[in-house]
Amino acid sequence: MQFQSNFRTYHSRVIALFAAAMLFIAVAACGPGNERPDSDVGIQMFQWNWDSIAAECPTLADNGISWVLTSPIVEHVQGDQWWTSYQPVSYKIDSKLGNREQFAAMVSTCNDAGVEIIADAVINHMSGMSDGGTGVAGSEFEHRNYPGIYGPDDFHTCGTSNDDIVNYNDRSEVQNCELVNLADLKTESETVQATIVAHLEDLLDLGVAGFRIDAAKHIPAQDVEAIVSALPQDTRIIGEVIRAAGEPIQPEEYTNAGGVFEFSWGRDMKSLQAGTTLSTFFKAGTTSQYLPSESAYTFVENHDTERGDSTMNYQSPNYELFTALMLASPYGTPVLYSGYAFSDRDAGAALKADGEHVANAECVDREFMDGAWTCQQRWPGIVNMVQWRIDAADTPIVQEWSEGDGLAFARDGAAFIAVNRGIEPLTGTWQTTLEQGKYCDGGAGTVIAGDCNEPTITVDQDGTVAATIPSHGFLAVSNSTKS
Ligand code: LAG
Ligand code: CA
Repeated sequence: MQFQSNFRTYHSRVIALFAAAMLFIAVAACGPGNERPDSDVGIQMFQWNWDSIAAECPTLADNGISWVLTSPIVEHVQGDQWWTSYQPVSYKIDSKLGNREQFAAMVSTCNDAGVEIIADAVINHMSGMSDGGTGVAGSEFEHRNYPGIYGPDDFHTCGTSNDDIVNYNDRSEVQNCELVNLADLKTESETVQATIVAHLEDLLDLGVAGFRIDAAKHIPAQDVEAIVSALPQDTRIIGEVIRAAGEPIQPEEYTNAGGVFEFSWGRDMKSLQAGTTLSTFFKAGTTSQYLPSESAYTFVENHDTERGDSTMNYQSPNYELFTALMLASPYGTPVLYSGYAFSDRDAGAALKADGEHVANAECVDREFMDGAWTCQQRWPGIVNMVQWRIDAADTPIVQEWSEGDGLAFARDGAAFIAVNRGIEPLTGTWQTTLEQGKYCDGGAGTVIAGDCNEPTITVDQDGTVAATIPSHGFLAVSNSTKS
């Protein structure tokens, strides 16, 4: 009897659980912002404030983007430049991008929409102001002294001129000296690690899904691993380890702690804009060193490289085309970028009337006057290519073709792309691996995702497509754009 009733209870529990699971799946599938299946695509929203990211999350979700990398979130030094964000003075969540309540509200709004938040974690260093000062949330500090968090004993001094990193070929200097005068934390110290972990746990408690580890090259890989191993296992980690040939510290060292940005990728894309044979795209990772795909995060620009000229930027004529190729490539996890137009490298984002907080981001046009938000997450070609990537799933690249300024390939049975990096239109006939039929063109300049009303591309019975691709344009068709 006992057994039977237990059995029955067990049975009804299983049924209840099953019903709950089905309900959960149904709600998840129909909930707001879940019209499109998840992609692996993320986006760095540089200097977007918390209110603005929250407001954009439903659109991001609709456009298939599944995670956002924020700018640094903690209290920082005062000043108009964007890079004050990279000089923490306390771990209060109160910065020019918003306060703790706004941050928490953003995380929960985005999570509800199905978009995860990855926070930029500046844990190698604190501020670099030799004279000290007062942070934007009122915390007083001196160089290498942050009352209540870190004291002078928690920082490296290293004996070079001004304690700065001079020689990047010296491992110890790169990790134990100051990067441009930024007070270098003793990340090997247990108490420093505990303080960093407590801060990251606080952010996880607010619902963030993971972290970019700023200046990871300047933190010994074993320290990053020690910090990361104290966090839940599913925390997404993206280390910033700028690859530089011949240096002793390379990105590969950091893969035990999580993913790592692959700087070679964006640089190689820049070199393919003109001149060199475009077909080298198919050999990506054979001439430059690349991380294994599962560890690599790829990007066409980030906030440093768009200022440092090592990659393309939002103004490059072929930027959208190469962003399309990044999304079309099975290599790595792609990170889109959205920031603001600038001509002065140091210029911060526009401020609110209070002169302290960054103004709300607005997506207006693609004129790119200084200060205008560039809003790549809404550019139709990019939006369409996220869906293309979802359609391509894990199909292999086939039908590789390249000639002059043209490059084309298929993802077998699922998707096809042809690009034209040149200044003249490109006319051709290409072999796809798609079914015969009419398709909408994701490169044509309107958002077609999920709603292919104007098919302009015909795939013939033999699987070929004939088309003319405009200068700096691309043609993109995939199974979900079949009409
Ligand atoms: C990074 N990754 O490793 C960030 O992606 C990069 O944007 C950060 O530099 C750097 N590491 C430190 O977190 C940025 C600016 C620098 C700026 C620094 C600190 O690119 O220009 O340095 O943030 O705010 C600025 C001045 C320096 C000065 C320093 C300290 O440019 O001349 O020495 O502040 O006051
Ligand atoms: Ca360091």
